Amino acid sequence: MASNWSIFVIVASIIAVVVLGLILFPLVRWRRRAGDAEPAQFSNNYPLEIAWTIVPLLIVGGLFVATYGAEARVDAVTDRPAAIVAVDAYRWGWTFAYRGGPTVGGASNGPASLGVAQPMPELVLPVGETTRIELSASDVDHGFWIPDFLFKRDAIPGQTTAFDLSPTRLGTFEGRCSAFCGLQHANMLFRVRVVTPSAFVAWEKART
Ligand SMILES: [Cu+2]
Repeated sequence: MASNWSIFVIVASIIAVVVLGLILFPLVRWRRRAGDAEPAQFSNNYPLEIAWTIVPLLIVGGLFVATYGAEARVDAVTDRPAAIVAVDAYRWGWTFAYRGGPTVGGASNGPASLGVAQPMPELVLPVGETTRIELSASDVDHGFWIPDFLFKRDAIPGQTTAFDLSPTRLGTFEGRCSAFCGLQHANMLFRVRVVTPSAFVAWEKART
């Protein structure tokens, strides 16, 4: 199936050509020439008016259905994650609480931590497996962002957002806050370490 991006570009291009054509053609074809009198005037063409109301509604409805389907696919979470991590964003840091396992990061909290160097909180994920993230924020809006994963999700106070991460490459990646949240926003960093499943199990055991 064509991607949503292609569908939107094709539909938008067709509409652009039709609209520009309807503007440019009359400009040239019926431009005013010397000696022209006022041409005949028309109004209230109901079939035409109904058509230009219904057709855009159908187009928007179709794009809505396509978008809804894509969002359902993107937001789908597995029933059987390899691990579940509650991620909390706060000014200005992160905690990673592994369900039935360790909590990482977030030693200090609030304005008192301003300017104080903290150890970088670390999110450890098993490669080739799916980890459920339950994201929350405990003060203001933040954003969970891993640029290398092309993944970003808002962290909103009073709301838990669940999504899956399934890293495909071993390595260490940078995590950031993507929503400006105060003076130390730029330092609200975390590290993502993707390890083999056996190393992940050993890491979890060592932490508990
Ligand atoms: Cu933030």
